[in-house]
Amino acid sequence: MGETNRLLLMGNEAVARAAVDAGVILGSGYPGTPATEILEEFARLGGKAQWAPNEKVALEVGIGVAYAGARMLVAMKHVGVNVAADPLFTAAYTGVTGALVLVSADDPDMHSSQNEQDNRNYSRAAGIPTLEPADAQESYDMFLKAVEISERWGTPVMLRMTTRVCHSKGLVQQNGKIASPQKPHFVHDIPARLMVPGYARPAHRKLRKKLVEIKDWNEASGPNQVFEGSSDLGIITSSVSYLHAREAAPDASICKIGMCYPFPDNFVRNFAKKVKRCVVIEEGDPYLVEYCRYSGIAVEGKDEMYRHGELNVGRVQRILAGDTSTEPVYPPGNPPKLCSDCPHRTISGIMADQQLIVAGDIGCYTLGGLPPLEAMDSCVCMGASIGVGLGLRHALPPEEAKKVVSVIGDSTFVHAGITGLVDMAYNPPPTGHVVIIVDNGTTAMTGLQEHPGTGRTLTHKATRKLSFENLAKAIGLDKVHVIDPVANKEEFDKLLKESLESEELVLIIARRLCSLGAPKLEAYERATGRQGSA
Ligand SMILES: Cc1ncc(C[n+]2csc(CCOP(=O)(O)OP(=O)(O)O)c2C)c(N)n1
Repeated sequence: MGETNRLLLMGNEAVARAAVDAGVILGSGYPGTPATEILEEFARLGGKAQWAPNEKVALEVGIGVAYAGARMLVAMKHVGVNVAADPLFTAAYTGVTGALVLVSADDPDMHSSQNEQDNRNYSRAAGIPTLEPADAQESYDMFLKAVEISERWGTPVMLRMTTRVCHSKGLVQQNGKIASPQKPHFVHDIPARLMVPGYARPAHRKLRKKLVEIKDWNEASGPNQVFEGSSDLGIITSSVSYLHAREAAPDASICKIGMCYPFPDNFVRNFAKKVKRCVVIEEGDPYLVEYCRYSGIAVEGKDEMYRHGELNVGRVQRILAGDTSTEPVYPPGNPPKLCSDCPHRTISGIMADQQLIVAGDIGCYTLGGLPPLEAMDSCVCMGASIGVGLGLRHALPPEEAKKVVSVIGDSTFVHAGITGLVDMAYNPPPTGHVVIIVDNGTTAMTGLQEHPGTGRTLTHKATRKLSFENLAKAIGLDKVHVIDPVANKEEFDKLLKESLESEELVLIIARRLCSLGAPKLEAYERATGRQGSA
């Protein structure tokens, strides 16, 4: 870590470097584009990083680390924060002793996501201070700033990134100027951390007081900047929109918000007073614009059409010109498709032939829902296949209900499918139900990450392996089949038909390694020195 050390890094890599420089003792999270590289890079740099079964567990581990007085990085994609929202809201009340930085990687335009939620709304809803870096350098700097804020005020802090910031490269100077971490030690403070109503009521009051103090700090010394330009046009902006705005209106005065919550309204008001026309340029929801208006600052916002998708220089120019004409449509890229020898392809083909009603889930296998196979009827969020399938079974007339099958990937099953299976055993629909775990031995969609079912850690070292078949038996299911759907295609076809006809609760584990990842996965497994194949 030298003063003159400048590296060309992606935003995600810059966060990982900052975490190392800050002495973060653990990084946890669950894979999800555009966040995945953060923990992988942190591990590559020598940090201790681990994949949690899901984002909720990752954040809970983070809370524990920060209760112990240490520094923690938790990284996830934007929808992961939905999964982690329960501990997040209450961790804001309990506060932390060390540092807890939650990186939320949002995905405007849904390059690889099922929605484009704007997680700045979580900052406000949960009361979590939030920083918004615009590029790789700021990703580095603001991670360190987040650690400082977290420790100074004893609060979790969110670093809200977006796909462009996560994946764009820029030169990063590693300043690394941050106080050394404390030595982990547990100090009992039951009223602060035991959130029963009697302690939670004062904890909420304490949080609101803390947020007022943080707001005052943000007004006076937060990472917000004014770039003086023409007084005819002022732009209030944040994140990567700042870069687009500079290019779209090089003469404008710019107020760049680095810490969007608690909102520094006085800082913004002082800026707005000095310009004739003031426009808010932001991607996603009208977050800054609403804060401005709520604070009595007269600003123009963007038309609703610009709430969708990412901004770019051209779109910012259009917003500034008040142009709401139809936007040019760019030719679509090649849609993603299943690899030619992907085992999911065989399974989707069989389900299409059997004309099933398929409650699906998220992973490579979701692509089986696109033409020509069209063998998936729904995909809501991770783990939803089982609950949605059960709901369909409960409501549909028996002959139709018997056609319903739930399909879920192995990583997704561990993440959020286990409780669905528990519900199936606990509240069985009248016609039974069939769940297929399409177990390709990896988290393929996000780039072949490990999970508890692979029995290997984030760095591919041997660890305990979760057995889906034993788990299903413990849940109370006795019809559990394990089958290779490619080597035994006809048997799989027959098993599926018979299971649906049987009106029983059946779990089929369709196990066959991801064809694209097989050489790597087999090598990882061989390196563990364990018997048997991956
Ligand atoms: C809450 C949440 N976290 C993470 C993701 C990103 N993500 C999409 S699918 C998936 C897992 C895919 O793995 P698996 O279920 O094993 O299916 P495969 O792609 O291997 O077929 C992940 C991590 C997400 N969409 N939602």
